[in-house]
Amino acid sequence: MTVRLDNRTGTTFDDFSYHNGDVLDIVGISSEFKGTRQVKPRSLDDLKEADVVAPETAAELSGTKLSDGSFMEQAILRLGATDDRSGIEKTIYRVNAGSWSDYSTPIRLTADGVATVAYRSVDKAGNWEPIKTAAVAVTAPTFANLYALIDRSPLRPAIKIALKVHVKAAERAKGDAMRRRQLQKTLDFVAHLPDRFIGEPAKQDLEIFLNAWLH
Ligand SMILES: [Ca+2]
Repeated sequence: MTVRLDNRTGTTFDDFSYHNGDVLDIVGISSEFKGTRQVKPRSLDDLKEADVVAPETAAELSGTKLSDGSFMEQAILRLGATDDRSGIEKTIYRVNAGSWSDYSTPIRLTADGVATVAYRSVDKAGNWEPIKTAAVAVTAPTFANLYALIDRSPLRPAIKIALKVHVKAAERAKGDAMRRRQLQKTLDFVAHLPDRFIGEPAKQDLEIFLNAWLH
C-alpha cells in the first residue's frame, strides 16, 4: 500500500509538517497503479495525527474520615478522565471481584472494610488505559466497630469501661427508638468528657462515629 500525496493536491514539500515516526490517520481516494494499491489524500486536511495515547483517569474520594484513614459509613468515589486527542469514549469500573460497569455517576461505597475499586478509560480511537486501582476503607456503624474504636482509642481505663457500659446499654436496647436514645446518651457522655480524659482525635472519632449512626 502506497500513500501518494502529489503536487496536484496543491501541497508543496514545505507544507508537509509531519516527521519520521509520526503516526497519522489518513483518508483519500483509493486506486491501483501497476499492481500497487494507493491511497491519495485530496489535501492536507485528509491527514491527521493519529490518537495513540490512552486517556488518564483520576479518582477523587470524599466523605468523613476517621483518624485511622477510613471513611465513616460511606465513601464517595468520583472518576474524571481526560484525553489528549480523540476524547473519552467511556470510563468503566468494578468493585472488588464484581463485574465491570460503565461509570456515569459517583460510586457510593458503604460495605464495611477495605474495597478495591479498579477503573480505566478508553478514548474514541480505542486506546485503553492500563487498569488503575484505589483501596478504600469504610467503617460501617456497627457495635463491633464501635467497641474496636473504643479499644484502640487512648482513653483512661475507667473512661473506657464507662463508655462500654453506655454502648452495651445501646446494644441491648429493645427496638430502634430505645437504641437511638442510648446512642445519644453515649454521644452526650463523650461530648462532656474533659480533655484530660480523652485526646482530641479520639473524641472526634467517637463523635463522628456516633453522629453518623444517629443521623
Ligand atoms: Ca488519546
